[in-house]
Amino acid sequence: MRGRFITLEGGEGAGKSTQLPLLAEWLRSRIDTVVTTREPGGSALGEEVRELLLGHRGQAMSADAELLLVFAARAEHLDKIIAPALNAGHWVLCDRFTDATYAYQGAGRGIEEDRIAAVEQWVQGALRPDLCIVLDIPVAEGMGRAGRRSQPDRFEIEDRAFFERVRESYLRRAAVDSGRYVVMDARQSVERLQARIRERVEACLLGPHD
Ligand code: Z5A
Repeated sequence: MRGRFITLEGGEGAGKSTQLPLLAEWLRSRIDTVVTTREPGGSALGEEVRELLLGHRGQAMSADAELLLVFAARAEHLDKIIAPALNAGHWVLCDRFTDATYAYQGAGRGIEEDRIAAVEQWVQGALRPDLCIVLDIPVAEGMGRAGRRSQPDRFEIEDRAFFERVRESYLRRAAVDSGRYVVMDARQSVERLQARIRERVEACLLGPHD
């Protein structure tokens, strides 16, 4: 039986990296093997690509180069980590996945959705997350949380309008597929938000398997 593939998405500072280990800890008391991972990254090669994508080198990168690097990392991540885990019946929790590509490279950088969809189809085939949890936070609040950290990466230096487009993209995609997406208000306390996430994932646990 194939495992479940759950992704956490949202703008910066939404709390994905805070929530994901809490969810994994809870899930491990119910499921034998839970794999936690992230994008960009997740595999050895993917983590190297992540450094290129986020690097502080201040070098301009074309939007297409950025898109293809994201998908190159994803192809490796799928091949080495995600697909083997799902095929072995393990659950995979991933901090960001292709919805981030539609949000950042699509809405943020301006690449047309159908071009992203073409690469998505090529790299992923039919594989899509079973559930995508979008942690939604007003841009200023998310930036405020993230801004408390040290050095901004190559995305964090973008202006507020960029992140407004990112947020709208997540909300738009979630609105057209409410079966596969759930949007949660990320302004709740860590504990309340985690409780809501667990409720939603519990439904996934009880739902029909492939
Ligand atoms: N990217 C892309 O362009 N295309 C793609 O296809 C993919 C990614 C997959 C790196 O992602 C960048 O990659 C990302 C998009 C791009 N760039 N940006 N921006 P990342 O996920 O590694 O980086 P991030 O989004 O910047 O992560 P983040 O800012 O760390 O967000 P987070 O993980 O959602 O937040 P957090 O680290 O859990 O929490 C942030 C702070 O808020 C921290 O101090 C927490 O203690 C605090 N926090 C968390 N939850 C709460 C609550 N509930 N209340 C109060 N405070 C909280």
